[in-house]
Amino acid sequence: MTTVFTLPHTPPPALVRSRDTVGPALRAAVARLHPWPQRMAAYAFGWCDADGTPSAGGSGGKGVRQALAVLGAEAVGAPASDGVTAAVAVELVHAFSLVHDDIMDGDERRRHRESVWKAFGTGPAVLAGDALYALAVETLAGAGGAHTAAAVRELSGALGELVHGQADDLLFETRPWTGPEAVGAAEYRDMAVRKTGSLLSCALSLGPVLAGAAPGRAAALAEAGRQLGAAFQAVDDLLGIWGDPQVTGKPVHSDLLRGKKTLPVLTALASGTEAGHRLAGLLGGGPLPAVEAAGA
Ligand code: GRG
Repeated sequence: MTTVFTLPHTPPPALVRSRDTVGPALRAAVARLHPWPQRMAAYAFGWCDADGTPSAGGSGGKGVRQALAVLGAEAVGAPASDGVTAAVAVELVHAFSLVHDDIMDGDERRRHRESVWKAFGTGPAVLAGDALYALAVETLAGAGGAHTAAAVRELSGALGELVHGQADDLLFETRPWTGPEAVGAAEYRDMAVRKTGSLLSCALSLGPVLAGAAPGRAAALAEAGRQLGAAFQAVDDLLGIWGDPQVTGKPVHSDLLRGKKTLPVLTALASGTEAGHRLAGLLGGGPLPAVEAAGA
């Protein structure tokens, strides 16, 4: 297949701005971890190689959630420090979810390098994910101020949604491609809102909640994040098939080869077109055979 879908290479100003303020705070938070999970966390963020050597060119991800956290705080006039605290918490949770997701899916590459479990082993990677999760809650809870408990509740609610979405996504893999038990568009969307929208939603609303903004304003930002998350997941699915692996840092067609119920495949199957029929015939109602998929 040809790569036809790329992301802009010039990052938006909000991303660049947030990296300057959030980056040092994120490093300071990770430095509080036990040296072993600290090494794995620093590796996951692209700051060092697996042997601990500082790495200049590592990719710690695009930083979308940290930018949203800074923008969410700015949108309600919250102190910049609340935006940074929110950004650190959501980036830590995001990193945690990616480390554990790669273990669940057996994905060997992430962010242009070996995934954490591949580089350090599964047990250590589970521990690194747990450490990142605990650090996120500790960072937020340690923020002080009158609204910390509400912010911790907001983050915990998002984590629950994230788990719900991930559980749905994993269960989709056991469902047939076609027929009455097939995954429909509405179900896919609900899953995407939960799996991906929950953290984007939390990113936008967490700073405002921490600053004690009017609940209606935080809720409006949270809803915007949920919708953005559904769109973000759809783009992630498209990139999984047509993205340039040099840019995405993910192996070619890994979702397709695993028979994951991603949006392009579900849409093609539901289209009723010739291509959809051919795809349905290829999938045959069962898991996608790797050899056929590679030539599809
Ligand atoms: C958080 C309690 C808890 C459990 C985790 C493993 C899991 C449950 C959820 C996985 C959720 C997941 C991996 C969603 C994928 C969302 C997504 C599109 C990730 C890619 O985000 P990018 O493109 O990644 O922003 P970078 O690397 O740029 O940060």
